[in-house]
Amino acid sequence: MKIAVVGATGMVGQIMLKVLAERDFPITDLYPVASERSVGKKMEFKGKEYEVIGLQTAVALKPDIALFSAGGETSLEWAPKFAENGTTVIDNSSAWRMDETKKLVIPEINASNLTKEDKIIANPNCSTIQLLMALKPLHDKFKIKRVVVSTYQSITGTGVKAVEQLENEFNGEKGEMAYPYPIHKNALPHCDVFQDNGYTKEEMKLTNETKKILGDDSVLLSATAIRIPVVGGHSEAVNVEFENDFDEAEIRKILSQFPGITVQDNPETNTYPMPIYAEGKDDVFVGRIRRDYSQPNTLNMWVVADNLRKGAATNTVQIAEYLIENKLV
Ligand code: A2P
Ligand code: 11C
Repeated sequence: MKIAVVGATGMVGQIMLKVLAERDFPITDLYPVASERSVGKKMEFKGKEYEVIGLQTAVALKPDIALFSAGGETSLEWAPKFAENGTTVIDNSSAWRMDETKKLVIPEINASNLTKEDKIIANPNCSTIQLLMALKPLHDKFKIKRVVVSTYQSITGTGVKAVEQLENEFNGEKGEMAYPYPIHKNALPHCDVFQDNGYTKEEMKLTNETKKILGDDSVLLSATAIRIPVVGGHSEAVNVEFENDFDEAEIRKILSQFPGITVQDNPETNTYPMPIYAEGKDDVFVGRIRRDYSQPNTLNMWVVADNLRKGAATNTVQIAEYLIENKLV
């Protein structure tokens, strides 16, 4: 397979390369692609050196698959150019997610909807992916009525500039600000831009992408997204009301059996998921599983995952693997 990684020099792009190497992805030709600023730069992949190329050059090379993580504007402009030239694009930006003609895919949940005709496939938002991994098997069994979720999101979701802001503030140095306020020793109730309805775009992604991935508009979801000075992963406090009653032991069993989920839940040993331990892992970790006694059929849980891995790079690579395994490229 000829594989292009668009945004190869970026935070997610670099993890994509790492995940491709780790999983021994079947690559004959690798094309690291970035902006004109980076063309000619050297990058290493499995002990071999590659030169970064520009988008126009990459389109002409007709890769079989292009993994995109170079921002929404680059995707909007360039994904169709790759697709028209025969390349299947898997896009990690928000550009195509809510487009009715594009599929929004988490392989464990809905990859079976994919066909050869899908030339631009959307990867969901990081906070949506980890949430839906935990919700989907429970929805299938108990049917979700409503979800209330609060997120505690890693600064790596914002990109390199945010990591530098935290480092500068930690070291007492001045520098460029990724956020409107300090992030060191702080919590910002503000992820992505504000919308006219008073919610942030990150919060609305959780509401809208959930309905699309579950293929069920009746699922109600209300989100508050918070940025905290953490790297390693996003955490989510999730309250779920089901149509049907459940047994806590059954919930643990269903989650444990779902591929890609690890249950870490034992109050007696202080066992619960945390972002520093999720970092670098591909699984979604679920703990603090307990009944909400304030209303019937309702559950609380805590869901943690590495936002750059399952939330972005790993999910994208898994979609590519599915396409190859099922001869869709
Ligand atoms: P570059 O390193 O040349 O700027 P991050 O989200 O970590 O900031 O990374 C963004 C990624 O997207 C980088 O690889 C960046 O390349 C790439 N990128 C940004 N803008 C463009 C563009 N207009 N064309 C191609 N790649 C782009
Ligand atoms: C964050 N979810 O952590 C974002 C990062 O829509 O793909 C990814 C933004 C997106 O802020």
